[in-house]
Amino acid sequence: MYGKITLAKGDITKIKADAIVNAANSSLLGGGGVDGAIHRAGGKAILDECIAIRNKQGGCKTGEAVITTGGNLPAKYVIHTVGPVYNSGKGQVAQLLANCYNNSLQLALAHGIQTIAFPNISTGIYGYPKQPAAQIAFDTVTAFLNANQGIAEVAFVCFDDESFNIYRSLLEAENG
Ligand code: AR6
Repeated sequence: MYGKITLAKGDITKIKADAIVNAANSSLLGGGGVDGAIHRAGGKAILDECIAIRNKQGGCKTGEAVITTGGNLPAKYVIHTVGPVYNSGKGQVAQLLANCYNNSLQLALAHGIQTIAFPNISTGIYGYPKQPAAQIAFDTVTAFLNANQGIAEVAFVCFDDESFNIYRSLLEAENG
């Protein structure tokens, strides 16, 4: 593996990484949860760039990712990705969630980002169960770091104890 995976607990808006990832929605206009927190802390510059992207390409599809400034955040960039709604009846939710991690990491690589922090995409308002979502996140990031050079650190930032403990078990199982 070229880069390392780390784990943190708390508010992702406080993380000083090259990029933090936002669990956005297709409108890119903000919302609740981590999306609301990022826009509140990052300020208007983020929303202005989201609106410009929306005007150009009509928002962001589920599983895809776009990048903006970090505005007033300690992070330089925000990568906005749209997780699947677990009970959307669409099927393919696991693949769509994996796409969020892969497309965010590809975009990071293309922008020379070396450190990136992810929230637990789709596991709040979008209702994806925490354990399978964490397994997908962990496996997708591990595969990406095995295949690609350039990203030094991927941090999983968990807001609640339950998620933190799930990720800690995954990381311990990996490191032996
Ligand atoms: N820092 C880190 N993690 C957080 C924070 C924070 N400040 N706040 C919440 N979380 P959610 P989703 C965790 O609901 O399920 C929005 O309205 C939270 O505990 O933010 O992908 C968007 O606009 C959970 O583990 O995102 C969309 O409409 C994780 O972040 C919709 O919600 C994701 O929860 C997206 O839903």
